[in-house]
Amino acid sequence: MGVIRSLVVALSVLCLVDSKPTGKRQAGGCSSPVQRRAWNNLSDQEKQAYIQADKCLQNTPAAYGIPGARTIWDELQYVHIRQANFIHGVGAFLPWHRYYIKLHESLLSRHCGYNGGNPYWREADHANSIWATNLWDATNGMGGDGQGEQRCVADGPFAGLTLIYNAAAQAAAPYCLAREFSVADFQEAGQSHIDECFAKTSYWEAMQCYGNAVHWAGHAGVGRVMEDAMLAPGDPVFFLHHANLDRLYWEWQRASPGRLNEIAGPNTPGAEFGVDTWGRPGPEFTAFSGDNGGETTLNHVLWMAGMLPNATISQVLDIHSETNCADYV
Ligand SMILES: [Cu+2]
Repeated sequence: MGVIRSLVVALSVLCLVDSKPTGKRQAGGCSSPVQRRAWNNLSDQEKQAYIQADKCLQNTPAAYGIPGARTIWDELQYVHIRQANFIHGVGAFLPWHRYYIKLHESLLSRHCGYNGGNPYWREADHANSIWATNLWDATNGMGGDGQGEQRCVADGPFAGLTLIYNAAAQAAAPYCLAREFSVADFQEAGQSHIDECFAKTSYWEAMQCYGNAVHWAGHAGVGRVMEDAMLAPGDPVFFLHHANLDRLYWEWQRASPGRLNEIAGPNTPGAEFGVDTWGRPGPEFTAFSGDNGGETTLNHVLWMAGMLPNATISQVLDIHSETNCADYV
């Protein structure tokens, strides 16, 4: 009886599905993809709508049964931490983060009435200086660099935001949203690195390339929470950064038709990704992996802790698929 009850609880968590997706979809298709636009091309009003929707997630009580979560923002961060060792340095890295952006968009729509796309931060435009963007504006932006010894963000809409999950995905003492900008680290976001990755001819080579300089620049350039490979989605900038990475991945995919069906790589990361220090993936996703082995395949299952239905990599490789229904403009 106890087993059945916990199974029912587990299934009910896994089955909380998105019934109001972003982007207008007809049965079996994607007729009107949600538009993901560059931050700099949004009007102040559009920026405010997005910022306020993220704040709304940070103020909406937890709804998905994640242990210890106070808010939906906590639950969103948890999804990433819980399986960090299964989604970085592996074949699923880019598809998983693509679906994670869709999760963010879906939550913004479902709970906060925001039906626009997740904007992206076109980092290469100002790779010479992380400061040279209005993204850090205190009114119509993300707020700026951290202050003081703790480097807590003290201005803008996310000043005072606290997070609770530690690297072991356990709810612990609250800590502040912290940043510590690094001009040197952010320079890796430059166009020359993007061009180098775009020229790669296989997914695994391209993924490793994008996953290095281009990906790391945004994380290390912003610093602190963003620089922590587990905790990073606690900073709202994460979603602007990863939408940009996803856009670059999509550009690479579009350069050759076969790439809409191409995936490769291992399911567990090598030692350079911290395999010995990070928590091992748990049965709630290894049991679903779908690969029948250690190599990532199109059947590999992407797990969002029940906040979105499980999806396979093959369902997200095309951003115009019914599952994604998005466009970068
Ligand atoms: Cu990540």
